[in-house]
Amino acid sequence: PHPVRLADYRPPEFLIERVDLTFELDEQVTTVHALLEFSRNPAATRGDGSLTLDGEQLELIELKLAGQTLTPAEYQLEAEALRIHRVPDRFQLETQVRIHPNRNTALEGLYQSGPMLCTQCEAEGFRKITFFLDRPDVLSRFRTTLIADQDRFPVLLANGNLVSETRLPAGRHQVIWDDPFPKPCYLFALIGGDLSVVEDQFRTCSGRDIGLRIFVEPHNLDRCGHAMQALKKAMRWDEERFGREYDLDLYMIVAVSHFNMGAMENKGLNVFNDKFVLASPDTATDEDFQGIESVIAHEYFHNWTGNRITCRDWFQLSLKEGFTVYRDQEFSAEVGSRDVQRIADARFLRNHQFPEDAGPMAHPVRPDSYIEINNFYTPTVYNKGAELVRMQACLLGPELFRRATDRYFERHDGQAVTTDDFVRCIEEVSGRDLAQFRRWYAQAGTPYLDIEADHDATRHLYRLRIRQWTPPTPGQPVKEPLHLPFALGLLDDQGRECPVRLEGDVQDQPAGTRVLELRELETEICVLGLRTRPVPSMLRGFSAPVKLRYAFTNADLIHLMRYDRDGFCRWDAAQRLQERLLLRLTQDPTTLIPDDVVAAFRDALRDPATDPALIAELLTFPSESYLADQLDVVDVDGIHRAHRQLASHLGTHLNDDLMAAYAHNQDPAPTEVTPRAIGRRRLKNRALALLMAVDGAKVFNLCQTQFETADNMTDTLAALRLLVDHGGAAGDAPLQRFYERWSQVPLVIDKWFSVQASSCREGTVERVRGLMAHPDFSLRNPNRVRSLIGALCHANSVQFHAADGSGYRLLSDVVLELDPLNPQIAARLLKPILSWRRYDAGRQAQMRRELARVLETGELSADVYEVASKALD
Ligand code: DPP
Ligand code: ZN
Repeated sequence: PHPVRLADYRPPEFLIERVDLTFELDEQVTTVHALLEFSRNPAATRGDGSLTLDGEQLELIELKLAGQTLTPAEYQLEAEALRIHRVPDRFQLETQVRIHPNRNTALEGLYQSGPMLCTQCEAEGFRKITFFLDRPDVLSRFRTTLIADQDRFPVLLANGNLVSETRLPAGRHQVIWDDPFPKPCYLFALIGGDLSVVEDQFRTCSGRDIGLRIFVEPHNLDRCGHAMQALKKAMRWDEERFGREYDLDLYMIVAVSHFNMGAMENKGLNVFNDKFVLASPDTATDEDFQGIESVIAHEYFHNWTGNRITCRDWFQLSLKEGFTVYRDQEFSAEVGSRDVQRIADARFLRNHQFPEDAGPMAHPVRPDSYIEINNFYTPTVYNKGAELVRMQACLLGPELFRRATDRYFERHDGQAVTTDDFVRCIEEVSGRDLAQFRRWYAQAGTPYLDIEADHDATRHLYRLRIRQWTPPTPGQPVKEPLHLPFALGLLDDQGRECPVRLEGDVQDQPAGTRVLELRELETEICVLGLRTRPVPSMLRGFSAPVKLRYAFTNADLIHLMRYDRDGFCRWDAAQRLQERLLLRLTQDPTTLIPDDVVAAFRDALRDPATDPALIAELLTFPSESYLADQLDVVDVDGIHRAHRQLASHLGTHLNDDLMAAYAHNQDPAPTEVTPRAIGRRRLKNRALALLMAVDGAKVFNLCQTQFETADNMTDTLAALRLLVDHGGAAGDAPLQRFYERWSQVPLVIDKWFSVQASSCREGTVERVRGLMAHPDFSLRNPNRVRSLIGALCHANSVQFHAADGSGYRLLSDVVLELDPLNPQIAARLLKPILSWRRYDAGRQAQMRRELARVLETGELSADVYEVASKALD
């Protein structure tokens, strides 16, 4: 497979103005008739007079140009393309192809999910539906006619507005949809099935009434309420915050059970992984509820950032994804808690994006080459991309940033553009030069800020020296300094905010945060008027996606944890304290755990003024995989032991306070999913986890009682996890009961698989192998694969990295079996062994052997080939 390069981008030689598609739908054989209006693109250079269309796995039945059937001498059919040797400047092309939805296990293009037919076209799935210019810079108006058996497929949906519904002879019917907005083909969608619908309405800011419809299989009808509320909230929020009104008269969401991604923003017809639609308190956890709210919002926000304004090419993916993640994060912050949301953003970045930046698949937010674009739907493109938007918003401030996004929407509506076009709007509106800032889009790797401070007590000066540098990444040995916002606060010894006064200030500075800008390799910040040495509160709100290193004392961190009014910095201080302790315990289990640190966590638990959700965050340790990233050679078992040791120390020494927190946060409204109720359950279950780290019958009984009596999935699952982790064989009976209770609800059975696969119990790898033979397991359902294999490999360091290599062998076995079925999911699974260089010699050899074994297979997909070969490079 050959890489595609950004530098090779050329505008399309032809455009397709109109697309008229007719589907005769059937699970086994669907015929697709396409009528395409081509015209030469005036903005492109003239080629050799031929036309090349993308097409894969299509059985060509008919090909006509300007009404004339082409003879085989006039075209050439290849495995992935159809080449027509001579075409005029304007013409109509007519094709008819046959496809087989039931054989489509890759879930790209048109496929069968249970009793339904559905599509997934992003990034390059449309070419598996019909011959086309499958690239995002070709925007067309689509009209879609769907013909199918009325009984099996009573509901037939496509993008845009409903034109007509007609009964046909022989029990068939025909439905026509028309989408007035030109769009790239990756936003095309259709659905056929026997679906029930939940309906609602939304009145837009200009007074238009929009019909909202969520389609699900009939037995799921009572679990759509939360998704519908989230949609209405998101629609209102986008009007108020970004001035974006919805444009069609209808907004449809369909939940399907086989889906590679979270959801897809097809124009007017979002297709969702049912995990991000269906919820009731007894079947979904708080995390599920929050996930639904943010994914519903994310896909809705794409209507402007993605659909009305789309990407010129797939290197610009972050144009829509980074911006849309930023928008959904801001939405979640405003409907929930800003601090807690920001902590979640930072935690995700540290756990997933920083390791990507440090590994063999490191790539810039705007990659410059790829072999398989599906491998670039990454934390870097999505989440680091969101951070780049956030930094620009921070540099401009809210008002200017809003004016910049207004300009972007106005100028580029209806176009396919680049991240550079976005930055240009920011520059123009603000009058700032962002030439240096643009490096963020092109340069991979996580920057470090190394900071030193000193205080001059006689001159009342406080000086920070900040050095920035970025380690090399594959293909980018030399890095340049970046432009970034550095939000700084200073606390005095009473925990009060000091003003950050700098030399040359003309105005008096109020006490509080000051956003400084770093551009140089080294920056010195000299703050005036400080009699005593302050404690620096740096990178407030996580103002830039960097790794900050500074020799905080324990006392500094305790001070920040107690007094900082910035939630992110409080949490970060707690993380640093825990990280420091955990890494010491990893090296030496006899390390003493200082009493003042324990006392700081006790104070946090007792603090009545702090949001329980934030307290729970303060008490949640950095993950084992995050700690692994901090070591030169990962000590898998040592880290796990340290985690348990610290938990058990806190469980013992904070016993009374944890018990009190547990009792106090027993929710009076256990099925309520407000931010407050969610935060209290979070804290209660974190307290229970710390208590369970200490052996004792009393807590074990408490946990068992919670499992037996809880009437919401959050509490049930939290208790089940602990019983399985700590109970040994005593975990088996609850697992069995859970299975029996929920065997008819697939999304809950996913949790049943995942609890077992993510358990630190000895023998987990073997149990996962056993579960792969369970009648409910299937490699054909991505949610199932993620819940069993993904949970073991991505969320269970200690068992996955078992010294005998059994976890690695299981992974490569699964990847080899899955790759021919679903390459996209197979490639994603490989992630945890890509960083094999970071482990001890024994594990390195085992991981390499499995990667090599995968690569040796003859018929690998481009997806898996790219990932495995880059890892061994
Ligand atoms: N469906 C994916 C998302 O919304 C890709 N666009 O992020
Ligand atoms: Zn998206």
